[in-house]
This record gives sequence, C-alpha cells and structure tokens, in this order.
Amino acid sequence: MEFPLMNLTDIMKTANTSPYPIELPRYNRENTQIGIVHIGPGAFHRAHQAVYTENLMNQFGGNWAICGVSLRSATAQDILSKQDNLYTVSILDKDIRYQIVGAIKEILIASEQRDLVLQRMSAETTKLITLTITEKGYCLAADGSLDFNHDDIKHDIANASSPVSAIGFIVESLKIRKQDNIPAFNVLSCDNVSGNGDKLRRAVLDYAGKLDPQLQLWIEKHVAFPNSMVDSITPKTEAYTVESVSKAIGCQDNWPIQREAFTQWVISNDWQGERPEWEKVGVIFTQDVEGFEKAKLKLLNCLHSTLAYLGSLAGYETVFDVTSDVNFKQFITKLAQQEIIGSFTPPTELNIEKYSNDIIQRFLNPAIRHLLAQIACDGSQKIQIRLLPIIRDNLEQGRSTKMLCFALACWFEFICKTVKNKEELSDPMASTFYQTTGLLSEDIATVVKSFLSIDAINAHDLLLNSQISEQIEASLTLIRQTPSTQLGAVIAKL
Ligand code: CS2
Repeated sequence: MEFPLMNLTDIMKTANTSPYPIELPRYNRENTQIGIVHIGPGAFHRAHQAVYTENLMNQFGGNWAICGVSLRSATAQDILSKQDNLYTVSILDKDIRYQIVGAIKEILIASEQRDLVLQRMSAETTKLITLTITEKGYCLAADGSLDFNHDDIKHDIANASSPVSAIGFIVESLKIRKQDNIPAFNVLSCDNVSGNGDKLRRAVLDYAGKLDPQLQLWIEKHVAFPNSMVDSITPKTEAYTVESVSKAIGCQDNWPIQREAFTQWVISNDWQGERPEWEKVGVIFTQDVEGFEKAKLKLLNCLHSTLAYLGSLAGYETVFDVTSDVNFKQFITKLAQQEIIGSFTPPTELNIEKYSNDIIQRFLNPAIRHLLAQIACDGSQKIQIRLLPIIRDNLEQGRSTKMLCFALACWFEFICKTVKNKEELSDPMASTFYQTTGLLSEDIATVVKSFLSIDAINAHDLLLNSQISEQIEASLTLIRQTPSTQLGAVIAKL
C-alpha cells in the first residue's frame, strides 16, 4: 500500500486514525531555533538524546532544535531531508507506541558542507555540541590522550580551518567564537566511553595546545565537558521496521528508529552558561556519573559483548534468542553476580542486584530483535572499555576472573574464525587482525600470545599475568574442543 512520504500535515491526519498511540510534535517547529549541533546523528542519537529534547520542547518549549552533522556519510541527509527530517521512534515493549520526532531540523554532511557546519557551530544561538561518534571517533591513544598519529588528527593539525574530525570541528568553531567574542558552547559526549567528557576535554585541549596555546587556555576556562551515561537498547533499523512503522502511522517513513521502552540519561552537573533543562523530562543530573557509568558499562555492555561472541559461536542470531537459552542466561547471571558486581562501587541510590536482574530482563524483551552481529562490531575498542578493566580490578582485588577470561576467549575465537573464513570484520583493527599470522595458529598459546601482544589492544599486562593467560588458554581450548551446539552445556559447568 502506498503512503504519503512523511510530512507534518499528513501525519497530523493519519495519526488520528491509527490504531496505535502516536505522539506528535506539540511545539511550533518552524519558529524553533537551532540550539544544539549534534555530531553523529545515528540511530542511537535519534532514539535517545533527540527524544529527550523533543519531550522537553513538547512540554516546555525552548530553542533546542538540533542540527545533525554526519562527518562523512550522506545517508541520513539523503533519506531524512526528503521527509522534512521527521522520523518515527517505535517504542517496543508489551504495548507498541510511536513518537514522531521533529527535534532534528536539518542534517549536514561535514565533508561536503564544511563551511555551513562551522557556521552552525559558531552561531551565537548554538549553545551546545553533543556527540555520538562511537569509541573510535575520539582518536585516542592507549593512555587516553589524543593520538596525534591518527590520520584524521594529522590531517586537521595540517589543515585546521578545514577539519575532518569531530575534535577538529570543535576547536575550529571555538576559535571562531573566541575571535568574534561569542560565548563558548558546552560539549556533551553521549558515547559508551568511561569518563567520556573528561576524555574528550583532554583530547580537545591536547589538539588546541598543538595549534594555539592561547586558544587552549580560553577553552580550558570557558568550555564545559560534562560526563554522561546513556542507555537505551536501540537495534538497527531493518526493512521490516520501515514497513511495519509506515503501515502503523499511515505515512512512509524511510528511516524509523526502534528501541526498548527503557531509557536513561545521567549527566554530571558541571556546565557553563545555558543548557537544556532535561531534568524536567527525566534526565538525572548528578555529581556521581562515574558510578552509573561503571554500572552500565560493566553490566549491560559487558554482558552484551559476552553474549555477542559466545552467542555467535553457538549459532544464535539475537540477544533475545541466546538469553532465552537457560544455560546462557545462567552464565551471564553468574558472571554478573560473581565476577562483575563487587568489582566496582555503584552509586548509593542504585540497587545493583535489581539493576543487574533488570538488565537481563531487558535482554528478554521479545519485541526487540537485537542482532548479536551489531553488538559484535568494533570489539577491539569495546573490549578495552567493557571487559579488560573488570579483569584488572578483579586481579587487584583477588577476585575470580575465570568467566571473564572465558568471555575474552570467545572474542578471540570470533575474530580467529572470521579471519580464517576470510569474512568481513567490522572493526577499526580489522587489517591488523588479518596481518597477525599468529591468529591462524593451531597452537592455543600462540593465538593467545598473538592477541595480547597487539599494541593497540593494550593488554600487555595481562600477557605477563600467568593466571590470566592460562585461564584464556584453557577457555579457548574448551571452546575449540566443543561443538557449537554443546557450548551451552559446557558453560553451565563453568
Ligand atoms: C551495545 C550498545 O552495540 C553495542 O555495543 O552493547 O549499543 C547497547 O545496546 C547500548 O549501550 C544500550 O544503551
């Protein structure tokens, strides 16, 4: 059935006749000014930050419309600009409900519209830069400082007025604001990176210091980089999502977003100047973001990555499928209870047992089709944030590391299999893995040593730890000896 391409006039009509609850923008979109420039307007941003901002403007107004900036990809602009940058968020839980989001007013492509992007970022009406550029987008070196050998950073240092990296755009637009006596903006990282604001601040200051120490001082004094924890499970949009959402809302939406009903955003309190009053729509502002961040990264994201590799090796496709298998559910429950909880200090207001069990219940939401392959991407970055720190903390505290090492061995085997089968690997270190011949060895100790010796994985300390290398070797041996259909029975005994 043909539906009109999504536009505000038609959706206002069709929403009234839809059998589903559909929430519509309630502010005057035309007259609402852009107050936020968001770098990386992908699915997660559109399911999370943009929805909080939409709810804020729906209930309290304000000039917080968003200009989305894709650093390179034209896809978002191509698709959304044809539907007035409107899109649907389908909130999948027991009852499905839909929200039409109008907060994103335009999407620009930085590599093609550089001057316009800098114009938006240096406009006085722009109060805030937010980012979802994934772990690899921060161009950080092993020690968390800016990687000046990163191609994008090398390019931007040499061509500062025509940047390609998020850090380059932030500093160039701050330079323009300083020159034109326009107050600085705040910068809010919304990525799954521990101490995301602190890390971004250091990278921006490192970069600015290389170009102009005076500018570095000005940024240090006038720009806030709050830390934040972001959470809402948002699977990739699939063809069936486009079809089912368009049918439900009676308009053709070529890039709707699907997510679970659960959503959480915790932001630190240190800001400069004006900011959106997101606390009015459920955002938590606190001094202790770190506690929330640790709980989320070490429980939800660590268990996600564990399931992504273990579940894929066992032949499962989605988080729901593998968690519905009692052996795998029991394994992640034990991993959480025995090796993760207790390795860090949760925020006082968080009941960590309940939080952990609720996460596993979220994995069992039948309405969410979350592909393990999606979570398995960028493992070389995610493992360093989600798994290795817990192993180190447990070593220090004399706590068990057995199941954590099994999870790590599952990632090793996932990579080895992909390399052996010459399949595509979505990871910034794919070429390194393909060039590391030790990964193809039949000798388990060689494989483990090869992985832990790769500089960019930053696990040399674990290579030198006999308990860890022995546990990983024992796990990898077990995985390779076990038919994929028997993996459940094996982990049940761990
Ligand atoms: C997932 C996250 O793809 C992944 O790595 O673990 O995107 C996860 O779904 C979100 O962090 C949930 O808030």
